[in-house]
Amino acid sequence: MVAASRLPVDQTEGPDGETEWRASPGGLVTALEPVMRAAEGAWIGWPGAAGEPPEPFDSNGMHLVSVGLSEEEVADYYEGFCNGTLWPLYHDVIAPPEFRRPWWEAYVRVNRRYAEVVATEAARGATVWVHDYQLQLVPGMVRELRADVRIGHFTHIPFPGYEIFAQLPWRRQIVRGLLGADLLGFQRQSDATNFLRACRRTAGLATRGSLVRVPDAGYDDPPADSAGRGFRRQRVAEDLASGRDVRAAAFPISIDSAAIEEIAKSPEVQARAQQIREALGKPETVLLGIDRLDYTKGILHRLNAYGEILEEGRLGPPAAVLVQIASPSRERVESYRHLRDEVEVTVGRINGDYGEVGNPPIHYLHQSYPKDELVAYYLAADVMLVTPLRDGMNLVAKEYVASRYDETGALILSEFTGAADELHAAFIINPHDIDGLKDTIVRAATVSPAEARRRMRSMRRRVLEHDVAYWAKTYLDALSKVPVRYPPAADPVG
Ligand code: GDG
Repeated sequence: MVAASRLPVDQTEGPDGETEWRASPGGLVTALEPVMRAAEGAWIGWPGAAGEPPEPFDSNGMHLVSVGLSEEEVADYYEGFCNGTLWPLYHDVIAPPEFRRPWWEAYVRVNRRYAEVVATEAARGATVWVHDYQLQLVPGMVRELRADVRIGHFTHIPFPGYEIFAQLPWRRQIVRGLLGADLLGFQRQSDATNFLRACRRTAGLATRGSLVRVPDAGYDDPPADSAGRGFRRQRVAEDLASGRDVRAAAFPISIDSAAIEEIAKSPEVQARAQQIREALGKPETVLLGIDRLDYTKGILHRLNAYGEILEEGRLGPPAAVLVQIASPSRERVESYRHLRDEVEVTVGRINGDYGEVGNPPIHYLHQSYPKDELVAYYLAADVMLVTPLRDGMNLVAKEYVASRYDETGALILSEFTGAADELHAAFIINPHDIDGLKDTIVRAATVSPAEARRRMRSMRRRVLEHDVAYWAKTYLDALSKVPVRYPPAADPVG
């Protein structure tokens, strides 16, 4: 059973105004579909529109169970606590997180609703895999309701350092919620390490390697003053005698690499890539950025670096152009509206200062595209710019690599992405270092074909071997090794 913020389908309106469901196959669905089919699995999530949830239904071999959110809960839980509190906090407070008590209350309420649906739907001894920061309380709540199930949780975004996490007024509840799981997956080892530290600091729990010892008998909060240390020592001794171990470790997510490569090899997509280059005026170098329009993605840093490169005359039209696709995202959240304004003012300024009629240095597209069209852009690009200030993994970087089957192209990659732990052969940059970023953009744009090939080959090996199926299998294998203690009572479901 999977519990995720969203169902793997989108609600649309049919020709006669009736509700229709269209599959929205992201990487997660692609990876889990075969597993879910084989296990007759259920997927629990929000269908994406406020109001009464539809009855459970089947789609693509999966049983889909909807969790309903009211208009107010969409505002307080989803846009509020998830996207206005946790998202900025977990991304190193790039934007200031807002701490509002009604948002937290909605988060608890919605997490409980998910947990109750899981508890009702899960078969005896089922494996429940909970996803992401929107559902951090679900593991603990499910464990209270159903001691017989195996519970995993995977965090798709970073887990912040303790000094940042500590700002959260509800940090203890979050840690306890997550510790209801048997296995906690994170993108990077540093995320798992940050979480383990949060367990020691907020709950006074003992950790050993990747394991946290969680006492059976519940646990009190350590006193905040210096008495806390003695308290912790005593607690560690007590906990070692009883309790269960929760493992926190890195399982870097990936993409359906073969599927992306196949799209890239299709004649239609190749023709489209050619057409894109022609429409751009056949420049020698096409630079490309593709991101959700999000302040974590470092779009402004990238634009400013490129603006300075133009000013210095090191690259520019007609020989080099930048295409920036920024797909619309979270448009009802104030900080996202503000970011959009800033990006668009910057693009306008740079095009105004350095463009000519028919020759703008930046082609900016605030639209969403089908996957095939994105892959055509990947194929059309000589240099891919992935410059987040903080990013759990960044799948765009992996998709670019998977699509470059002829081993050409250069990837510029921020060290603050999870992908940087794997794609060592990328041009690694610090997006805050504008001079370094500028030099690297110029270097990547003028790299020798031999060096580009050597780098791309190494990255492709990694992305093709460690695809999303590998990720799901590795995680689920690790989860299946957790010993589950069935309660002595006959059937916990009743
Ligand atoms: C979170 C974490 C982590 C983008 N625009 C369009 C479109 N996309 C697709 C891309 C890619 C995906 O969306 C974006 O994935 P990212 O990894 O870059 O970023 P987040 O959305 O922030 O995802 C992240 C991820 O979860 C998985 O764990 O890597 O760190 O933040 O696949 O191709 N797809 C289509 N049209 C668009 O316009 N079809």
